[in-house]
Amino acid sequence: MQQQAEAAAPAAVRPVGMVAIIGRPNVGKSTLVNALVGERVSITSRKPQTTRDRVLGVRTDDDAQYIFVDTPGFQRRHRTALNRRMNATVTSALVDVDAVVLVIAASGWTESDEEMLPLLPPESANVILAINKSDLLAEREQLLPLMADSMPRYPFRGIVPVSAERSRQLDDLLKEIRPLLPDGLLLFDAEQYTDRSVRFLAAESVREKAYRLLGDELPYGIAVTIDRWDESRATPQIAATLIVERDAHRPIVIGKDGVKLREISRLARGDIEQMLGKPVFLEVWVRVRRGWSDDARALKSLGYE
Ligand SMILES: Nc1nc2c(ncn2[C@@H]2O[C@H](COP(=O)(O)OP(=O)(O)OP(=O)(O)O)[C@@H](O)[C@H]2O)c(=O)[nH]1
Ligand SMILES: [Mg+2]
Repeated sequence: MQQQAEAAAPAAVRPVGMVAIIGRPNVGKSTLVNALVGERVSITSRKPQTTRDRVLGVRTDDDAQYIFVDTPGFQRRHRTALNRRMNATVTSALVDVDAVVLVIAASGWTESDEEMLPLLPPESANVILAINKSDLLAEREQLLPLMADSMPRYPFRGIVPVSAERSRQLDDLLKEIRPLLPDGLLLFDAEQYTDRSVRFLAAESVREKAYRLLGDELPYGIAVTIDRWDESRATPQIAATLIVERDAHRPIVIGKDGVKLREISRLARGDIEQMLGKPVFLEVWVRVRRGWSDDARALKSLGYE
């Protein structure tokens, strides 16, 4: 009986599985996950170390469901408790996944990219190399020596140049991944695209705007908490706090006459309104919590378990 039911709905069983996206900071992992999912599930910026948490992005096609695991950029500098936790997030994301996509940039292998290799399973047929930012190359021919240089470094199952920013050659990447996923029932509803709550995405949106607007003056240790989330009114009321590590960082985030903070808040509000599909009231405060990024208790209270 059960077989008959399955035969009547062939799409119910299809390749379904987890795909870890790993790489050094700033290679475009989160941009790639967002492009593959078609929604902004993970924040991005031109600053390294933007992603701090494991975030799932789900893409459901008629012929497969891909659950991408976006991870923080792995790196060995800055040994704070936060960094150690971010690196641990990367290594744990490699456990129990069906496929791994190692992302490098088309500008070529760097020492930080090489540091990724020991994290990969020594012998595995499920690691794909994605060469991102291929749009930055003047000539596509420049990819050939890079691909040749990549081959002896690890037994990659496939090497695929992509441009996450321009959504180019993503199908080629999906085609490499699909055969690695086991047949199964959907793990997420077809319309669900992340495991994260709107509240988490809202906090991340505030952090993203700070990263983007503060550019090079950005103090590294910024965290965001949501202190109020009241959807009982027609216009949801949300209060968030931007936490900085030092007194000197406060005026940087606030800006002259509060201009920066207002802009951060305005842009984040736009994202949240899009998520909720209605206007919201968002206020963003700034608070100093000294040395939080190297303080295990503070990390825990900020949700970085
Ligand atoms: N030109 C170009 N830029 C890209 C591409 N993909 C990502 N970027 C840019 O690279 C920067 C870093 O992108 P992210 O997606 O935040 O990188 P990440 O690897 O997630 O970074 P961390 O979370 O810090 O590890 C951003 O400024 C992106 O816009 C691409 O295909 N082409
Ligand atoms: Mg990222």
